[in-house]
Amino acid sequence: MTTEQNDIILHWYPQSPFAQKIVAILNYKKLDYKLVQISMMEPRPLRRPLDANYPKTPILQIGNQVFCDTKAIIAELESRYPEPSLYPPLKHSGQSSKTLAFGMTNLLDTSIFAAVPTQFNLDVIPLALLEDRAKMKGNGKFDKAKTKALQPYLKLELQAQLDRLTAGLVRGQWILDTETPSDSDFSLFMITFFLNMVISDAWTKEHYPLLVEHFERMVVLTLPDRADTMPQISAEDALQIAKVQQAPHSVSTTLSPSAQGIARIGQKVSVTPLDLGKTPAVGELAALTSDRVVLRINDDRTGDVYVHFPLTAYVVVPITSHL
Ligand SMILES: N[C@@H](CCC(=O)N[C@@H](CS)C(=O)NCC(=O)O)C(=O)O
Repeated sequence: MTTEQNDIILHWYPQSPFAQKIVAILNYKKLDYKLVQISMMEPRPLRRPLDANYPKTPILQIGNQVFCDTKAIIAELESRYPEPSLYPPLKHSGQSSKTLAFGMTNLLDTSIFAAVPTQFNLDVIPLALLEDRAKMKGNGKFDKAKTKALQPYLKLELQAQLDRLTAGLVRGQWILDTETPSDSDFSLFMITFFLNMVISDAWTKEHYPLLVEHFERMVVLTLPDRADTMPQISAEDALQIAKVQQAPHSVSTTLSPSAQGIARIGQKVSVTPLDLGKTPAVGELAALTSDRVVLRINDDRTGDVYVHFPLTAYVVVPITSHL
């Protein structure tokens, strides 16, 4: 149960694997939260006053603080609600799993994640959604015949990654050999969720029974159906909550020593992902620490909103610098 007075609000759609990862973590940490269901693609005008133009899913709002990208969401949840930890010690050495989890989660969230949607059944997904995702990936116009023709070859690549991923998995064990699941187990859970959705439960079970066994253990600890018991609120309600739960940004350091001379607090900056969907978020720089950038934005409907991004895989550039 949370001791935090401000509401925790997840802006999601249930088909989003990254949003399912956050639901699993909120449930695992036994937090209460509210849900705003957003559409599966842009435009989402009622989200703009909260996200500084960041277009991806999910975002997590806590009062007037908004966390974009699961890396920033998880860092914030872990710092506010450290138990149970997402970085339990490694069984063999007693060391924190944080460094290994950084590597494994990165692999799962990027190259393995990206290989899964190549296998969508293109005859059942709405064309507008396929075009939207092709645009986000920078693939230009969606070419159904060409995409379909490539599928069997890309499936080989997906299986090559999954074969290597599962080669060292052991029934009944967590992926980094910890007593309790680490952040990487939540990403692995997300991958299995995505495989089941994109290909089928039967395919995952036939080819990767260890993934299914891991998934079933995660379901016991994270109770995905718990999301159905959380209050659903409207996008307008979420804006109003930001307005009445005004607070300064929650980051203690404002400018890390390595950021001195590179950016100034109060100047207008863009924050752009280095991987997929390179839409810049724009706002006034409120903090730039070793792995967090915070933008202040303001709207009549919300008052000040502080939008937090991770620095890993994002670039912050002052708007005036012609870069
Ligand atoms: N690096 C991001 C990736 C998030 C992501 O790619 N989300 C997908 C949905 S699972 C997305 O935004 N798709 C486009 C959309 O929802 O408009 C994170 O960790 O949160």
